[in-house]
Amino acid sequence: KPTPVRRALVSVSDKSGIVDFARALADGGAEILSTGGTARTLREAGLAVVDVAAVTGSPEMLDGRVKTLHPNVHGGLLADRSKPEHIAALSEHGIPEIDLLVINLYPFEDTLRRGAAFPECIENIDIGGPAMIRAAAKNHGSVTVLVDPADYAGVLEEVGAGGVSAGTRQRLAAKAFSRTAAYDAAISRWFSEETGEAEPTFIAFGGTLAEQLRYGENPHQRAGFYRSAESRPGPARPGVATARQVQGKALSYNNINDTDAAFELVAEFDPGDSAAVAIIKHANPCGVAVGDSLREAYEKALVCDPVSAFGGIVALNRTLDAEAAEKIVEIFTEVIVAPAASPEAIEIVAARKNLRLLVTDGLPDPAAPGLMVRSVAGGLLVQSRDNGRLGAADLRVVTRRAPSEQEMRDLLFAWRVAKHVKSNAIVYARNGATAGIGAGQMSRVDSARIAAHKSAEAAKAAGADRPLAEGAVVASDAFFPFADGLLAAAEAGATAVIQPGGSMRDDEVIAAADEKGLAMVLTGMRHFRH
Ligand code: 93A
Repeated sequence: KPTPVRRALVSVSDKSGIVDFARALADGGAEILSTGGTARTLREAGLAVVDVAAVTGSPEMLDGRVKTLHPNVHGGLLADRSKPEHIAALSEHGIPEIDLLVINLYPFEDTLRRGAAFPECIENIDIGGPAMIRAAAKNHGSVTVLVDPADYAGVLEEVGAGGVSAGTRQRLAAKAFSRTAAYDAAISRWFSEETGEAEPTFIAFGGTLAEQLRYGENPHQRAGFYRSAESRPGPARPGVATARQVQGKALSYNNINDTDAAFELVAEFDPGDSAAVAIIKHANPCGVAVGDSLREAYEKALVCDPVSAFGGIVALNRTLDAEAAEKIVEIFTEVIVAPAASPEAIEIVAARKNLRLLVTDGLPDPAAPGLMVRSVAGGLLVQSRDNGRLGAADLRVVTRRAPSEQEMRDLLFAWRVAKHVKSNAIVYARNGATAGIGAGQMSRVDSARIAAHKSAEAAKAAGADRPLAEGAVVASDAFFPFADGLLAAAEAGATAVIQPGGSMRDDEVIAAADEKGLAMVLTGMRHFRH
């Protein structure tokens, strides 16, 4: 139920709007407690104010470093009003209840921006303010906490109507916790840079340093590997950050990035349906396949681009067994990642001292929510992870010819792979294996041509008499803006197409598909990946 405000503690560095706000609270019958400078401002405006020192029985001291850090303040903020023993403790110790807290912190961030010297920045690290904010936010069941003048007006309205609602108290508590987190992150980052204890920090995501890496993407870049704090109960999401390394050299920055790409891709394929293998180079797949066994899937995946697979990362969706391990160690591979590995497989891999073997104890759920983060100059881009997944029922056939059953299976397979290929992505697939992948091009036609070219090269290497793309299906991660990309795929020998649709020229693209006798399905979902 709404909580009335009988007593408020006001302690602000940014004094804008505070006089009007405190006056309105006082007019409503609230007693105002305040710290030195704030109390002065309010008194000068003619308000009656009680000094916090009178509540604590202790003067502000140490240049203001100790003002509110006292049980008589924190007791009044932390007492749970629904617990009679808390209320009894307050009266036993003569501690006044504080119903509302108004704080804005010492301007640490502004002090930094001004280019102030080290001692001044240190002096601007607020200790008592965050302590009170966190106390009041924790006790939001009873107390309202304000850290932003923009919230004064809304709270006053509720106070005038009888009290602050539980919903508002909760929303303000969330904002308060964000404020102290950001404040501490700013201090931490500045301090570690300033003292040379610099590590790429990850405080904002609650991450912890798992490993200092030798270097970043390139040898002149510093890097660390941070494990994000789990924000949900249950086991951690299986993946490269939680994997156990069975053997091999330490992972590099690029290994970790590529292993992640490989494992996220292979997890698209349910191990109960089929074995699946993804071979990755530079975060793009150069071969992906499903099969009855891991060995079969690996051999099928390898055919797609055996040249690029050299020095690649191999991800598996089932327990690595001896048969697959024997095959994989035949060529130089940087990392194998799998949910588990059999003792025989571990022994086979052991013969390659440098080959890293990671086991994850499970597969990540491709449909799980999560966040993706990327830094840009001066900021971060954050988005929910691409957990979009489609089944046959979600596809719309738009051509005269519908895909055959085999084509449909391959279309869905190619679509799942395309989701993990850097845009523009074009993926040819046949019989549960990629047959040509075009990645990361600025033009979709170029991606289609590269994929076809790679499929011809792979066929040559395999001694086949026609390109792998002939008779294959093709997936495009985004719509074909013109018919040319589709025509390039038809020319390469594709028989069926999967793509989001939604281009202004969909009609032209569909007409071109019909003219070439292609079957085409639209997903209505795009899988850009940059
Ligand atoms: O130096 S502190 O960390 N020690 C404290 O006990 C304390 N209590 C409140 N800083 C403290 N504050 C901060 O003082 C508040 O967060 C606010 O920013 C500022 C208000 O001081 P004044 O009212 O003297 O201007």
